[in-house]
Amino acid sequence: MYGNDFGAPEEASGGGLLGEVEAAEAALREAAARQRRGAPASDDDLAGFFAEVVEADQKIEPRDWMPEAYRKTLIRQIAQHAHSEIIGMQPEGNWISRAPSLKRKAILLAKVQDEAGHGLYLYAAAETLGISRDELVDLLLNGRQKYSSIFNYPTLTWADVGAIGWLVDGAAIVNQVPLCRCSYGPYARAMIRICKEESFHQRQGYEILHTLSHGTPEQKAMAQDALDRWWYPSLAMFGPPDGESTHSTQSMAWKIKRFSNDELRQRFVDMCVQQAEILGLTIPDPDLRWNDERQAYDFTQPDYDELMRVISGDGPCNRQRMAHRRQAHADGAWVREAATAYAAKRAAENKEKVAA
Ligand code: BYC
Repeated sequence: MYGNDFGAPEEASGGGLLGEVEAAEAALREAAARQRRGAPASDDDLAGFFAEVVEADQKIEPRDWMPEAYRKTLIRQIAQHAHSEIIGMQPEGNWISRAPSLKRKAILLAKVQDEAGHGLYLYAAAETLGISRDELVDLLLNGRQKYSSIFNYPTLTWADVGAIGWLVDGAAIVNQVPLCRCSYGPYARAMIRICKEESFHQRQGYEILHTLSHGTPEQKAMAQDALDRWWYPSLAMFGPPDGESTHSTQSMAWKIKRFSNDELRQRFVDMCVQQAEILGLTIPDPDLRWNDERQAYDFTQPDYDELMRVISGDGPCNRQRMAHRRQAHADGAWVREAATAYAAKRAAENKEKVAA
């Protein structure tokens, strides 16, 4: 939560994260103002130049030389993130026509529209790495690229919309704020804008749950039920434990990832405990307790076997989500055709003007 509407201390409410986004933005501007070492002296110097730029916390830009594996890793991660934003519109979109008031409906519409925008920023960032949007969409539709496990769970009640905002957007922000300092410029810049918008998303979800948990006993029970169902899938969003994370070591060396999956998961848990207290809701973990030595909460890990099943396509809603996306893509074919024809017409007109 980003703000003090609910009387939470700033740090406990996650307000510090928005400050981190602003600091990352300032660092980006400062790095851009600093002179980078000039171009590499020769082709033999390409890898050295890349390593120096990363080491100096400056940004690798699309025209710079980069190791092929760095490019592929970025495409994989950015595309997965873009697909998550687009698929992530479905569980909440499910409630647009059933939102409990006009105000709630307008807010939810704007939020879901924001997710589409985030998908677009991210597809555009991936395209700077030499892959087209069409290729990326094909990779999603034929199951060769992934999207976040979290969107394979159903939204059964209105409180789930609150839980998605509070927990899912909350986990997303904890994961994404460090990406504002990613070594690849276009991704870092996209993440700054996304994180600022996500902060409102998280806050709107928290406000829905706050209203429900301070409402009738039935409403409070609905909020608790949503927390019970979304807690562990939200913890699983951070990925497998560090020991089983295949990409973390290399991604951290390249400064794509800045913290490990477990470090971010811990940070998320520590942030949520006080927020749940303010809501008057109970995190469904009997072993959740403060560890004075570690200065962090001990907690029960999510079921990583379940995570792997969901990632491999066998979650409660995987088939439904992909079928819906394929249908939406097919239904949108005429829009793409019309846009392509219009662009061709404009290009021909411009060519004629230049020739005249
Ligand atoms: N779901 O080596 P690891 C949002 C895969 S959307 C699915 O640790 P990495 C929002 C992983 O890809 C939130 N797959 O990987 C939108 C890898 O498989 P491959 C999306 C997962 O990349 C709408 C394998 O498991 N956010 O914000 O170092 C509404 C091994 O993992 C998951 C992002 O995408 C998972 N949960 O770390 C509301 C953020 N976890 O590719 C909110 C950007 C792991 O080798 N992404 N896998 O076949 C990242 O930060 C990183 O990619 C991850 C995983 C932390 C997710």
